[in-house]
Amino acid sequence: MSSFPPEGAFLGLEPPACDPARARFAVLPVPYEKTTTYAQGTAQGPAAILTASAQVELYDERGEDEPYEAGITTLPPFPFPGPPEALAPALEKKVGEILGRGQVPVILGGEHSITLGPLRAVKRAFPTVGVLHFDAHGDLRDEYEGTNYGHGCVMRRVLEEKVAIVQVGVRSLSSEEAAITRRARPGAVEKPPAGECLTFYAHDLASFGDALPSAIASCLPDPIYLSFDVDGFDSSLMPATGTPEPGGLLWEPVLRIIDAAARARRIVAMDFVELMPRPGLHACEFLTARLVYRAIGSVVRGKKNP
Ligand SMILES: [Mn+2]
Repeated sequence: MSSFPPEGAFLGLEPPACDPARARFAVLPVPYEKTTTYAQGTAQGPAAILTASAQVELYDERGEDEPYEAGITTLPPFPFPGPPEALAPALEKKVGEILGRGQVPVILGGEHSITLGPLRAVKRAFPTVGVLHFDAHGDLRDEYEGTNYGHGCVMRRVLEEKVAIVQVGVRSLSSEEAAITRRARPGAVEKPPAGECLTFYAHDLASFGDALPSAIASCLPDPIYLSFDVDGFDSSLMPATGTPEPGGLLWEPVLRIIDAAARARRIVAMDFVELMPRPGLHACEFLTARLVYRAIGSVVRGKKNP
């Protein structure tokens, strides 16, 4: 299996489970880091996730199933030396190939700026696609630190693709960003039209109570691109990221939201970004690997193509 990355296949799978010809999911490591602003190291994220994933239990007690049986292949890492505006078309092509094989791309970052190219490829295959975006940050700036394509601007560029976004867990954004998104509140949750954004702020989540997952699922477009910045988690749970923020999401609520989203809508692509591995904090790497596999499980059990 010489085509596999040196870190090994996701979950340490061996053929036939990781056979590219039959896999429903294709894991694409993108160790890209050019525009991070606070601390550095997300380029090591994909390798750390793959290494940790070998320790993840294959049985999923939530679904009482083994989601890997759907087939998960792992592609070689996608290295890219240029700026994010040049990365986008390169990744768009790569992800278009994965979609063309009928597979669900599962992209491991790297910094959040990697999302734009894959989103464009998904939009071409699924014109009504919307984004379910977990993040501490709005990522809706028009420009940040001299670029329009950095990790703080990525969802602004996504809006320009006439794609709707539903954000969850946001607790750090500028007034400029707050002005271009709508705040979701109990009784005031509406599906955002294409090119618009609805935000479930972190401080509002408790007021939804147990209805939170269904409230989020109810306003999602179909199908869904899941873009998960690990700093959406509370910084106590996920300190290994470039811009950790207190007051964030915990593990169980996140899984319930993804489960509800996958039952209500088709999830056709996913990315997991901004893990910054730190020595001694392997729990964060393991958490991310676990999250990726739980999300795959949700998709396997979720809404199918018509
Ligand atoms: Mn973020």
